[in-house]
Amino acid sequence: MAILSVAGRRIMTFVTLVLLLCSTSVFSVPTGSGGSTSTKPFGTCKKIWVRKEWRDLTLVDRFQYLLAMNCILSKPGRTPRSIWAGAKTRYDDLVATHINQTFEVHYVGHFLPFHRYYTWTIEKMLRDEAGYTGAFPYWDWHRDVGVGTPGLAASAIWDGILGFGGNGDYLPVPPEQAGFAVPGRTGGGCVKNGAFKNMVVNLGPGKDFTGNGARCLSRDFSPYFAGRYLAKNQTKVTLQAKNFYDFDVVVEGGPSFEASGVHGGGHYSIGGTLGIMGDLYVSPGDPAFWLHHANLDRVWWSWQKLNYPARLTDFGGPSCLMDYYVPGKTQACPNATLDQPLNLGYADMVKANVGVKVRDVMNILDMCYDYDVLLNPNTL
Ligand SMILES: *[C@@H]1O[C@H](CO)[C@@H](O)[C@H](O)[C@H]1NC(C)=O
Ligand SMILES: *[C@@H]1O[C@H](CO)[C@@H](O)[C@H](O)[C@H]1NC(C)=O
Ligand SMILES: *[C@@H]1O[C@H](CO)[C@@H](O)[C@H](O)[C@H]1NC(C)=O
Ligand SMILES: [Cu+2]
Repeated sequence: MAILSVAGRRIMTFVTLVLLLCSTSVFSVPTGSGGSTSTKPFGTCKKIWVRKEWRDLTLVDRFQYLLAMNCILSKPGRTPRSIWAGAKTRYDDLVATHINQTFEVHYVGHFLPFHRYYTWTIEKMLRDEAGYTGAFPYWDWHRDVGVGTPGLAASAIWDGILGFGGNGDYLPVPPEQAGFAVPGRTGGGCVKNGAFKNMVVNLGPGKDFTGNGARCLSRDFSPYFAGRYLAKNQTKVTLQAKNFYDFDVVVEGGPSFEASGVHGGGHYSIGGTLGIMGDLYVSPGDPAFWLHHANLDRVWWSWQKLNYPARLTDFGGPSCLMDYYVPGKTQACPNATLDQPLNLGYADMVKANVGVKVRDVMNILDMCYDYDVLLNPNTL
């Protein structure tokens, strides 16, 4: 115990040092993409960054990733307080833009493109503004969910020292949320260990931008929900979709818990009813969001690679919330196209004045990243 606490103090000193460097913007040297002569928003690639599973990162990279995340969680943001008083940090710039567009980027055709661009943006921010040089991590659900795995709650992702911290204490669902109890939920309280133990979620709950709802990072694990939607069988069904429209529908599922796909599967397994990841608006407030969304993006890229390059242009789905095509029903909006604009407001990391469209994010190699291992439905 004594040894641990000495080590703990050393880590604390290092954290303090990095945060100091972080706040003085030593790291604000752009790297990677962004060639000035290119008209493409992601420029020309100086290298391709290969994303890896969290547990395949070196211990040093894991440590540096958690430090870099803490860096953007503490450095001042760019959103004017006069616009959204609660958006205080660089990390809040990301969370705020997600809250602002909640009903424009979920249950629409451009859901996956938006979240691909969004996840690319935090990767770029961690590199250019917080000095991270390792691989960007994803969470391979199949290592923790299904027969022969440790199970969701025992995953090493949640390590209390070199990880994201675990579940919160069990709290009953208040009567007004009784209808939203995620089946099998086991927590709801604050995260008690790990790299984000003392984190404050400034924005939310829901679409509250004032900062008056500032609270701890909470989690509400549901191992049952993970078993239903994050095991290999669900991913297999997802990857068997014949076109993008069907793929998007099976990934997103419907808005009820019973109709979830792998997307909601990750959100509600970690966030349940009372955890940050379970809040549709403010879910990026939990740093575990990016691990889940990077894996979701890996599922999409795996699907695109199953019929490549044809699926680099296979895109469709509604442009407004839940406005899916149903035979005999008139859609309220036109379908989304490859020209659908994607916008990240004050969190944006591409060159100024270059609008990003869905077509720009269809090929991750244009965005200067790739994955080490892809999925195939025939081997799941
Ligand atoms: C996958 O298996 C789980 C656990 O047995 C089950 O609850 C779920 O319905 C299955 N999903 C599919 C798509 O077969
Ligand atoms: C939207 O796409 C669907 C599926 O491709 C198609 O059947 C439908 O006619 C399209 N709707 C509009 C408004 O173009
Ligand atoms: C919030 O979203 C609206 C609608 O998409 C957009 O017009 C506005 O610019 C966004 N605000 C900020 C500060 O990004
Ligand atoms: Cu989202």
